[in-house]
Amino acid sequence: MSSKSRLIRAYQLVVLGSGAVGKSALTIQFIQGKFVDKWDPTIEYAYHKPYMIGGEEIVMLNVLDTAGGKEYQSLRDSYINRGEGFLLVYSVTSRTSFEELRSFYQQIMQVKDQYTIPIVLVANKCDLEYKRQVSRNEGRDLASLFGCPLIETSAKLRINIDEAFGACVRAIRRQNAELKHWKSVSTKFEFTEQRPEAIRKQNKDLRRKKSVSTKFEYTEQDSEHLSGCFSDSGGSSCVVL
Ligand SMILES: Nc1nc2c(ncn2[C@@H]2O[C@H](COP(=O)(O)OP(=O)(O)OP(=O)(O)O)[C@@H](O)[C@H]2O)c(=O)[nH]1
Ligand SMILES: [Mg+2]
Repeated sequence: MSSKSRLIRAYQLVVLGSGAVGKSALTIQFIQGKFVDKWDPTIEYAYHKPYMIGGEEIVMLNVLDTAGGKEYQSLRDSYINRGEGFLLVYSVTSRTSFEELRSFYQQIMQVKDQYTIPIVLVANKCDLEYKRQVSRNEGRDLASLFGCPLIETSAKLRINIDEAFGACVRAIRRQNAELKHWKSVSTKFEFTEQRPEAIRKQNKDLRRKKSVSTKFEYTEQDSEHLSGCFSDSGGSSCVVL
């Protein structure tokens, strides 16, 4: 690390969901502030964006845009392993994409095997109301099944884009705070004979946390990039939480 750089917290966000639901459009709208009209199936693409929390803490968001097509199903474990928080995206115009999210969720639960997993359910393409196949209530029911927030978005009209990614960061931070709390009290349970399942999983969460990279080398160049970004509502540079 050079003398002009320092390590800042990096959050690993992964965008998952079936093909053509708008994962890339959402990610590009969030990172670059523009809408991509063309469907160009992704394999995977990593984006980075500086992010300001609470008006003072600068963090880096690493966003992994993934392939939704069934032919890339074998890559899913790898995507999930690299994430701390997940945006599960369906299109309100596609019931199939909505129904397929259950298997994405189950796979996250299997691969992570954690007590809590930061997830946001994203109902995209809400601008296409006349083509809607999934009602808001159905979305809410699925979100309560997953125990996570539901956010309806439009990548096209830039509706709720920062909110969706911001909710994911908040969910990760909430989980981290819980784990920190757990760590501070965990010794009280250290010597009990039979550990409840919840405690076993919390310990596993703590170990797994260490396996995901959460540091980013922040240089003076990044600092210049940040200047003036705080009044930017176009999403082209940094977002203030
Ligand atoms: N009307 C409308 N179209 C959208 C929206 N989001 C994405 N699209 C369109 O839907 C198509 C698919 O979007 P992508 O972002 O490429 O879909 P994806 O989920 O990344 O697809 P894969 O990479 O194949 O998994 C493109 O033509 C987008 O322009 C939206 O909010 N509203
Ligand atoms: Mg894509």
